[in-house]
Amino acid sequence: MDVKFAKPKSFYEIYERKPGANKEGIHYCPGCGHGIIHKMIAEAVQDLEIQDRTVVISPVGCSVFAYYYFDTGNIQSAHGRAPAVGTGVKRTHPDSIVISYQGDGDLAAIGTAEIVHAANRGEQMTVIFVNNAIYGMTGGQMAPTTLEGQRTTTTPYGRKKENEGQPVRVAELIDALEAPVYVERTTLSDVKGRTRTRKAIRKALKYQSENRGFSLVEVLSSCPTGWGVTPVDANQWIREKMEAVFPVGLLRDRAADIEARPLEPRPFVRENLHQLLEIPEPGTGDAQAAAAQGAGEMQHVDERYRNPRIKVAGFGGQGILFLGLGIASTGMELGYQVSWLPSYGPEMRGGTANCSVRVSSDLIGSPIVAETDILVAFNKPSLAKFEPDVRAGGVVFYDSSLIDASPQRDDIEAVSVPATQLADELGNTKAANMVMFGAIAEKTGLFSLEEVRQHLGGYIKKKKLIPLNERAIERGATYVREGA
Ligand SMILES: Cc1ncc(C[n+]2csc(CCOP(=O)(O)OP(=O)(O)O)c2C)c(N)n1
Ligand code: SF4
Repeated sequence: MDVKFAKPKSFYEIYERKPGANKEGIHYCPGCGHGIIHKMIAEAVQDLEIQDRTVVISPVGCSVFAYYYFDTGNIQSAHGRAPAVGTGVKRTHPDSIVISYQGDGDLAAIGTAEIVHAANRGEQMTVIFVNNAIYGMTGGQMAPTTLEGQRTTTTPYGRKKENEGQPVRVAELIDALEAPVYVERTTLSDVKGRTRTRKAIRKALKYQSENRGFSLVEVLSSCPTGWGVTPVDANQWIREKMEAVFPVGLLRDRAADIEARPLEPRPFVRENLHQLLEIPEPGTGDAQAAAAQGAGEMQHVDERYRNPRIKVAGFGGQGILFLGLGIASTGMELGYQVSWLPSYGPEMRGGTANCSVRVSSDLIGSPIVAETDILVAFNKPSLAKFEPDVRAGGVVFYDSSLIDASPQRDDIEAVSVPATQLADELGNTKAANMVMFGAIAEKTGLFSLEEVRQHLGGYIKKKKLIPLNERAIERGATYVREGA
């Protein structure tokens, strides 16, 4: 027989991982199971002729770099979230073959809920679950699959069931659900086990290509580095210890009993987005009326303040996030593209808070505001922290009743508004944020006062507070207009 050993075509020929890295080799430690499993997947993908539609979702863990090896579609997901990402890929591209590749930290710790629900929904994907009984990437901490008595950096005296619970048997957990079609546990500890693993991976991928449903293959795999043993001893340890706790074998194969369920293609079309998310189309209702008045293009706004990137910052409890929300909400009602990205500490009161707001007549690429056109600072630390980010020619509004220093830079415009004091005079300190909103509207012309007033109901839920907020907006605007 003519046996040829060749790299599967579904691997890249050269691994462009980083400058100077070995372009032939992989980043895994000697004796690591990941490389073996990668090869089995790549061979199956090649043999099933599904390379052009396979999408490998790599996790966080040692296999985070899988995308440097598989010449397929690749997405690197957040820790534990591969099944969710896979769900999105599969539902929007039903013809794709989705492989959710996950370690035991990724799948059975931080991602427990993700995997259970994806399996329970019967998402049509193949999960390759690499159980090496430890967190390899982060230096050998205990995983949910760590064996009783096993020493790890976080269980230096060995895992105790009284303290850390018993090892989680993932294949059995998934087998307890109705929807999955195929669940098998295999091992890499010997040749027989590897042959079985190779077949299981093939079967799972074949079932997906036949639209049969959700499959999970759990592979008992070695981590000589994390376990502190040689590769040979690692295999022995899997055989003697791991397989006693995680019995290998088929748990379920229902493929013959179920009908193929081809998914309807649901291509992502931008125009459908509002319908899918059940939100009003821009250009309808209030937004339409505003657009008809010419608000959509922002031509009426002075060039300096057009399509602003705004940062609002101060202490928690000052209504910082609410002011940002008000600006974004008003912009949205007027038919602009908007984003609002809050950032706050864990404290309910007294911690720092800021939000990034964008109001734009163009599509917004990112809600993050790094360079700022309009900074609104409600306390001294916020002014100090965010003033350097204001672009030359930008504007800073600051609450001069709380900040006893003015901005340092001379290439920006500074607008002092004693917002807290003015709100106090109106009878409610908490209205300082809306005093500032009035000041911003008056100074920049981004919205008219009438527009701000008209859309208060969109984000102020307690209607009885609207009159106070109207007075606050008016007061801030008057202050800017008349300087008092
Ligand atoms: C949200 C988040 N929490 C924690 C981490 C740290 N972290 C990186 S990998 C990892 C666990 C990896 O273990 P496993 O999934 O078993 O994969 P292995 O490295 O063993 O292949 C953790 C906890 C992270 N990157 N992100
Ligand atoms: S630390 Fe363990 S899982 Fe990670 S590459 Fe090394 S042997 Fe493999």
